[in-house]
Amino acid sequence: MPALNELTDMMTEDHTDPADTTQNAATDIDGVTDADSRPTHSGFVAMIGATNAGKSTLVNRLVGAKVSIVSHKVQTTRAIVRGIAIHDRAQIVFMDTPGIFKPRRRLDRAMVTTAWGGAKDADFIMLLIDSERGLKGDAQMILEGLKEVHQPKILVLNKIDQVSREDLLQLASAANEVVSFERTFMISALTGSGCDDVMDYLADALPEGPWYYPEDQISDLPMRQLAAEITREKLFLRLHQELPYSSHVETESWEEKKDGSVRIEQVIYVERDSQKKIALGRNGEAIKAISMASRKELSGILDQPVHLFLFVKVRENWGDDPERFREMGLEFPRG
Ligand SMILES: Nc1nc2c(ncn2[C@@H]2O[C@H](COP(=O)(O)OP(=O)(O)OP(=O)(O)O)[C@@H](O)[C@H]2O)c(=O)[nH]1
Ligand SMILES: [Mg+2]
Repeated sequence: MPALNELTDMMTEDHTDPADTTQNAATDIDGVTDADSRPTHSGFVAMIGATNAGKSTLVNRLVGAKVSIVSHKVQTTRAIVRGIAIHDRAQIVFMDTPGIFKPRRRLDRAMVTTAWGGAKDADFIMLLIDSERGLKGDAQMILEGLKEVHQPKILVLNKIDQVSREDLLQLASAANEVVSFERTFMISALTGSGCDDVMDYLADALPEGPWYYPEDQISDLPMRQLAAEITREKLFLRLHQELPYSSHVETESWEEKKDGSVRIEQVIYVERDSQKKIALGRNGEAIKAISMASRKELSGILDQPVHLFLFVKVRENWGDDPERFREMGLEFPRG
């Protein structure tokens, strides 16, 4: 366990090392710059934590683009999304996982199993804790579960913009008493504070080896699926109570037009007729607002005009339908 003064050192603000500007290029006698001859590193880092800890926000921050949707509500992420970042000579594949919590529904169980499964597949585990919540709620349970996981682990305390230094130090020591972490970082995924230190550490700590993905790939999510996720995000932001949890979005068609625009049709599945009414809203206000927000973001991501058509359909018990789980990239839990 790191000593408390080491933890205090880790709390210093972001710093960059101005001396190290030549690390990507080796210069020969003639002053000609050769390609870097140092070995490449690569590996998978599973981001796990309680729901709402900020995992998806951090993955997007580290990748430098939106690959995973974010909302202030719990249980936003449902399946593993891989976000790919390059830092120095390393390609770091972050596995954003659904938050771990005490599952009730079948979908909950699939999400939690997926999250732990993601941890088992990774080279490194990053436990993200919302510093404001500390070890209250599910974080303590996850720490206990991590004792059984054998890969190297790092602790990342997030949302430091919201808490005092003293609380952070206490939290860091309490968590390190349960699990022996290689390192502890204190960051804000929202502001970016401390994130460079995490990247420097991982780039060095991941095993040497060739990169897994082409250099310009930032996610493994097909565009159709990302588009469905973007709409689901807007739905999470706009609708409340059980509705976000009872709904699910699929992209049904994707048609590139001659004029350079794209026509996308998506279906929002809900479980009951009463939910359909809420999803549509009075005079279709809710669906219009969701559609507008999603279309705007999609045309930004795709860099082309988007015509988005949303349909709301009732599909009773979609939460017990294996086909829907497959569509979401989740294992269907039997029984
Ligand atoms: N103040 C503050 N808020 C943050 C920070 N990081 C994330 N958040 C907020 O925390 C909320 C949850 O963020 P997500 O990234 O969706 O959290 P998650 O861990 O992926 O949640 P699930 O997918 O539901 O498990 C959002 O409202 C974020 O804006 C941070 O560093 N500081
Ligand atoms: Mg998430």
